[in-house]
Amino acid sequence: MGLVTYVDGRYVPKEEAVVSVFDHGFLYGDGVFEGIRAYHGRVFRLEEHLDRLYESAKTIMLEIPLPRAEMREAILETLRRNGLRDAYIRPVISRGVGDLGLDPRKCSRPTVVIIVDTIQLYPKEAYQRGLRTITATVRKVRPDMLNPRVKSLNYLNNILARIEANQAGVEEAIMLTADGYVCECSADNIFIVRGGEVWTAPPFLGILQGVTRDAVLGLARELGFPTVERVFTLHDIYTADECFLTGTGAEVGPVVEVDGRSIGDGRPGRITTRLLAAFHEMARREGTPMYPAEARGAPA
Ligand code: PXG
Repeated sequence: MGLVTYVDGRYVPKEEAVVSVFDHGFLYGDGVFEGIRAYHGRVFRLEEHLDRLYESAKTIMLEIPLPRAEMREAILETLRRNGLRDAYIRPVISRGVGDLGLDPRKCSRPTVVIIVDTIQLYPKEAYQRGLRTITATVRKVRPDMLNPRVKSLNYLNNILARIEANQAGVEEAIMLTADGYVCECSADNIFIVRGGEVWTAPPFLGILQGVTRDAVLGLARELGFPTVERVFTLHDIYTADECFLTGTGAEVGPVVEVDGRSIGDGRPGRITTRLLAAFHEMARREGTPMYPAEARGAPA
């Protein structure tokens, strides 16, 4: 079955899902987006993703033309029309069609797109043997320039980091702040485990506050592992017992190598493996049903 995309209130086949070349999302990266996942017909942490979407839009003074309830319903309807119970969902809201100048006042109406597709995952072996990473030479944009907490259509700095990972033949790139502290990866948050404590960078450092990150922090606490949001350096990673990434795509991805140093014993860590299993369990249990009749707890 061909995939269907929501474009400004219409559901169109993938091939017809197009926006204007005058759209400021295309011309300037002026817009915001989300990456959301559905498991077994339930959308994982939909409300948290909607919070982040509307907060990102608020900061860039972009008024999303759909009230939140309509956006929620449009996301669920796009999923239903595609008949996908396990899916990746990508709402994109741009400033809309304007002229060639950057003035957003020329854009009369934001463009709203919701794409639903199957998800591209790291291969299963990557989870068994662990992921390899490098530190990118390109630094994160400073939060007082363009706060990375805004999930905007400006991903070029992350893409440059990903190109460095590709060139090095590894899966992900770690990005540092302008001051050299560990921030996050090109599309994932980063955690380390030291002495049984689970550490990750605090939001003020200029990370994207990942929905998976927050879910994993909650799981770690439930499992009795102390969690610490703190500033740390590459030295803390190189000498950590374990390291892992979190993201909607990666879930909890064990990292076994950073800049040629093997982490811990060079295999996915014990706490990382427990958190990944707990995450899968939670994703199965929780979530907004794509068919509202499927009450919580009913078989999917
Ligand atoms: N940091 C950045 C910079 C991200 O883009 C995350 C962390 C993790 O956040 P969540 O909420 O997903 O736990 C992201 C995730 C992809 C993809 O293809 C992922 C993201 C953006 C674009 C593509 O996996 N964002």
